Amino acid sequence: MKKLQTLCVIHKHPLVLLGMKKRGFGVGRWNGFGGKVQPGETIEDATRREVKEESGVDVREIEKLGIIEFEFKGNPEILEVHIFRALDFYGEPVESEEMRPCWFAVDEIPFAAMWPDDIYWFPLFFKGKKFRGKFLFDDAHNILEHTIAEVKLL
Ligand code: 6OG
Repeated sequence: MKKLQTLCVIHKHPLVLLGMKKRGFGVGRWNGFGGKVQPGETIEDATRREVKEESGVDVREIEKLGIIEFEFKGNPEILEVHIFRALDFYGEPVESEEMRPCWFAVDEIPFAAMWPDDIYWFPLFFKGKKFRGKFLFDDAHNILEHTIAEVKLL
């Protein structure tokens, strides 16, 4: 079974806006903003809605740069995460119940406190390259297998 999720990183060079996840899946890690796509909603609308809910800012133009499938060993569910870049935003980031936003320099991304896959695709993301990948994790969130490749079209 596949579950669609969104993930949006706001990149205002030389800074990126990340959020510290305060509860639920991925708690204690910095990540972009995103979540589940609701029935009847486009992936792009879900991306904008989740950014607004979690960080307080509005993003209008967003560009899809990646699609990654995440699987956890022994769990039949596959998370298909659509990754977007926003180069601009409106409003001021505010802390929500789910996320605490913070700006990071692109050369000071806190990879040690992020999902372990991020270090594989952020370099492509920063170059504006499109990519596809798959990661298999164990229960302790270690990567068991992975593929990541630049693609022309998503
Ligand atoms: P909620 O389930 O809280 O949204 N997400 C991941 N992000 C990265 N970098 N690595 C992963 O590896 C991820 N799995 C999920 C998608 C979860 C948010 O976390 C992202 C969503 O933005 C396993 O609604």
